[in-house]
Amino acid sequence: MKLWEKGIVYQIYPRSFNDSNGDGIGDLQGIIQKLDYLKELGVDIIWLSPPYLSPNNDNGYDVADYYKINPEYGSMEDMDLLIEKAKKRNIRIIMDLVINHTSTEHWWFKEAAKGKDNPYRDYYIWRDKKNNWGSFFGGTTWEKLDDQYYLHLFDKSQADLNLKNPKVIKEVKDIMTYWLDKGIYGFRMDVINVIYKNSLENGKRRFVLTGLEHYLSTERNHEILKELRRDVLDNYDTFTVGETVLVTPKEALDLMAKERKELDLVIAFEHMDVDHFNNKWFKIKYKPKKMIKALDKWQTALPWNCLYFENHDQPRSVSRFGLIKYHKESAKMLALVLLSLRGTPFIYQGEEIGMTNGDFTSLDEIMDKETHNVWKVGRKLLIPKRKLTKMILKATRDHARTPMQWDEKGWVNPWLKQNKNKSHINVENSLKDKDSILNFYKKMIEFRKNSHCLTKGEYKLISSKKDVFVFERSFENEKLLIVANMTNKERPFNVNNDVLISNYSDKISYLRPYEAYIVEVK
Ligand code: ISL
Ligand code: CA
Repeated sequence: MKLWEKGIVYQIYPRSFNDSNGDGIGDLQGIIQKLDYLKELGVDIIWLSPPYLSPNNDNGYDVADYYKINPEYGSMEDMDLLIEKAKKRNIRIIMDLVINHTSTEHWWFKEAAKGKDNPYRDYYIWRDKKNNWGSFFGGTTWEKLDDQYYLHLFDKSQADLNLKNPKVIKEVKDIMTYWLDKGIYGFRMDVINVIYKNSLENGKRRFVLTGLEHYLSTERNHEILKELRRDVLDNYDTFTVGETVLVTPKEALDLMAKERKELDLVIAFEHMDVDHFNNKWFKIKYKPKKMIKALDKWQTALPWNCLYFENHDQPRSVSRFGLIKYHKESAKMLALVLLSLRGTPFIYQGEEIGMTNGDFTSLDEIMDKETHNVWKVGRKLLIPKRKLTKMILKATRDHARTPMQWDEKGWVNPWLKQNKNKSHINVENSLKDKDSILNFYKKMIEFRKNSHCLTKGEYKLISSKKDVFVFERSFENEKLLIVANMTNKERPFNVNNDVLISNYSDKISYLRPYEAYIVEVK
């Protein structure tokens, strides 16, 4: 098995991970300080969200220079040190590769903005008039600059690159080569299935993302991935995981098919859609049944999944799919499910201590640009302020971005409001408490690593009755049964086999709230 198949990935959002110099912003030295912590946890691969030079309209997902480190985070020397020190501990790093767009502060764009004759004009996508496309961040995808408009699928400060231009492809290859030569293990590729726009025609009217059919998973997009693989990635031992918005199992299978040589793994979203309708701003009550259905569908459809319940774009899983009243039980249940499914587990910083959603009470406390853009759209649609506030406070991405809770003191002057519950939910406490969520993650990771069934076995759904997720993992003659009560209610379920690992200290004849365990099947 390859490292990315047997390993555990841990995502770091550098701004919020660890602040080494007390300026309120996480940094690379801060990550270096915590490498032993990650090693102890059982992490093999770090996915580093963008540390590149950026004006931070989207915290690094708006890159101003792919070859420079954001000075708030440190220097290129710090980055080299991080790669080296991680490697010494057998931890490899994958970088976030954001090539759908650059910041409008990137010098390519500044050149392009000078006029139609500029050699960099063609690095971006221009139109004399807007079309009807809708942005991922709300509103139109076009921003006027002198006598033309440029395309931005995300914020207006994120101009879409023109991948029809061979020079842009060459730039992308150079960027990848530069980072791979530094000894990184590969890339998490941002919105990698929308990078190639077939045409700029008007789209069919949709509630959101009008225009989608002109750029989602185009044929040429697949070819570009093949080309990057052939010309760059295959010269190294690498791992690529693509963030693929709105991806279907069929599309995912194409992207991951070994013989097609495009991506190793894709990030799918269906299980993140279980508590809203239409789009994430319209939240509805979470129903575990839908989660089980989505997980089972993807477990069955793909040979290998990117397993995750959180990332920097999603509210916290324990607040969403668990319950604060059963903080430990529900967080551990989620950990047990995550680490028992077939695929590569991704843990997002803070998830391992059960960090919760933020304590935000108004838009003023929110830093995320997407949330602010959506607020404006909502106001234009005349949604009353009280209602809109409620909506954005449920779904804002800032829930995932509050400062990592290392100890009860917390951060000095953090860039984003930190949670009051840092007083008890923090790493220091978790290390001391043998019964903590953190220690359960460690146990569960170790259990997984020592189990053929969990690392490489087959998956089979046994039952989803009454929101109890029961599945089997089997390898050769070994078989494990995983049982997870995904509700806050008692549930009837019993087997006589010995429990190998559980989030409760004993086993009784029925399941208690969020009770989850693994038993051996003889
Ligand atoms: O936030 C989302 C899901 O709740 C998505 O709409 C998200 O914008 C989409 O998944 C794309 O995300 C990626 O690209 C964005 C960046 O803002 C996100 O942080 C990144 O993960 C633009 O680069
Ligand atoms: Ca700092």
